[in-house]
Amino acid sequence: MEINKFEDVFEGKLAKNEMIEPKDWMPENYRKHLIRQISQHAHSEIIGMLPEGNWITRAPSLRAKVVLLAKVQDEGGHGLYLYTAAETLGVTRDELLNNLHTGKAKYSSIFNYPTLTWADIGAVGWLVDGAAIMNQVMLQRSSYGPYSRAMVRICKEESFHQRQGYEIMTHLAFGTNDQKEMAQDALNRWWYPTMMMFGPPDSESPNSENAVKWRIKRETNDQLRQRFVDQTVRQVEYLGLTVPDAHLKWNEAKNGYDFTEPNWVEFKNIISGNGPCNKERLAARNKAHDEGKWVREAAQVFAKKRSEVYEAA
Ligand code: BYC
Repeated sequence: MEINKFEDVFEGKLAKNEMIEPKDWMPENYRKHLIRQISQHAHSEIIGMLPEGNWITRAPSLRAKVVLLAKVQDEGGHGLYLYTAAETLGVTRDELLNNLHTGKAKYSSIFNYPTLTWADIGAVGWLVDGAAIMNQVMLQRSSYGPYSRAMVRICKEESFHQRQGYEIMTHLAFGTNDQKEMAQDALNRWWYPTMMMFGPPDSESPNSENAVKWRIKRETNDQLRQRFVDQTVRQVEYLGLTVPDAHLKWNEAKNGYDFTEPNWVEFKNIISGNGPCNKERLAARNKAHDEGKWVREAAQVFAKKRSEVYEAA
């Protein structure tokens, strides 16, 4: 088949809303775009374990500890599904991890902020996982089969994570005055960083055009950010807390809130490696990787031995 025939088949599948699978022909730029996005997403999951893992030993009850432990473990699993999906595009996990460990690859800006109090764990689950779900629900229908299928399971687990966070916030917001203050303080610090998770404004998002054309993204950064604000304001009101935005106002004409944009200079600074915790996160990740070397080697030896036993049987 000539190259434009392959392209016709690819375009035809997209037009019919069919999935592109690993063995299908795909344009090189589509493949590269997916490797970039899926691997950055995977990196975000495993780096995202760090700010929450930091609180496992300090959770205020055994129940809270067990729930947080399960959540952090889930994030590791999400990373695994996503690295596996990226590997179907012809890259190795070693290459991808090396890009993360050397600071070449990005991961979500949100994980470069510190978790200072237990209320931050509530805010991360509620707001950060809430924003993640908002983004990932559309990715369940992404055009690349392995990515889309990984997202289905991830979304189910994320909704448990979001409830875990909202439950913590509910306890604090309806607790003593000090607890309510802690909840408000966490909301104040996490509100704008969470809005940055959706990426820069559409007018400054170089990857959106192709992503939407190829149906990798079904909605734009600004559309998702708007939906997040509209949905979350009601949850803030239920908690009796205040959104830290003096300009937040319902706009009848657009059927959504007008709100203050996050500080995009701060965002650029963070994704360039200069946020409050970038260096700490990369150092912790590199340390974990180095110290886990013997575990990876032992697992490989075990897998080899097991396959020899199967082959001999
Ligand atoms: N942080 O052209 P744009 C989780 C980069 S994990 C850092 O709009 P795109 C969780 C962007 O990569 C949640 N970088 O890009 C885990 C690009 O740079 P490059 C993670 C960002 O790809 C554990 C440049 O800015 N979710 O929820 O069209 C515990 C221009 O941006 C960010 C995903 O990864 C950012 N926030 O749109 C708890 C979802 N935003 O690559 C929770 C999958 C932008 O050209 N990813 N950049 O050097 C996506 O949906 C899209 O990649 C994004 C960005 C919406 C993030």
